[in-house]
Amino acid sequence: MVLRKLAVLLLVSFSFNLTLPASSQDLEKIVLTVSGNISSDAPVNLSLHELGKLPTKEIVTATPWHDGVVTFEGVSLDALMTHLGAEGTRADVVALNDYRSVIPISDFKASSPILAYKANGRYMSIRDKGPLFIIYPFDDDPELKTEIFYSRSVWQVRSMAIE
Ligand SMILES: Nc1nc2c(c(=O)[nH]1)N[C@H]1C(S)=C(S)[C@@H](COP(=O)(O)O)O[C@H]1N2
Ligand SMILES: [Mo]
Repeated sequence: MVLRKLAVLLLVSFSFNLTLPASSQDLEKIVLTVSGNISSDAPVNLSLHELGKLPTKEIVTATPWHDGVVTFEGVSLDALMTHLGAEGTRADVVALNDYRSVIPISDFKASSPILAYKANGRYMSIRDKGPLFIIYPFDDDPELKTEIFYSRSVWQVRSMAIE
């Protein structure tokens, strides 16, 4: 009897996990660490839940890495810097695969990139270059469609050091 209850419980929780939409998974997991010249002495760790509480900004654009035009949702990097009290000239961005790009912070005001956490309304899995992807509004300005800005379009962002 107890065994049967246990089996039912296991089956129910297993199928529940399988049917969980990707968009409701792991929102409390730390996805971003920001260190360096920010108002906090210690590095700041942020989850998707916490990033989602900051003002959201949308960019609708094609990119070299997606089919067709995609609606990205995320936080403006300029707003994120203000939120963290960042003072510096460069953001040293490191990805999960250790790819690294040093982005001038002046970009954040001049070109309005976002730290995107959703594409077409869905959280991005690591397989889909998520969970965080720096996206510039490529379709708004032909100058953004160049190697310089592509190299700053870091996907699978894991951390940022403000210098
Ligand atoms: N995480 C991660 N982001 C990255 C890269 C990378 O290797 N890893 N390459 C960058 C560079 S230098 C460019 S030009 C483009 C390369 O995209 P592609 O490999 O699809 O051409 O993505 C950028 N973002
Ligand atoms: Mo590149």
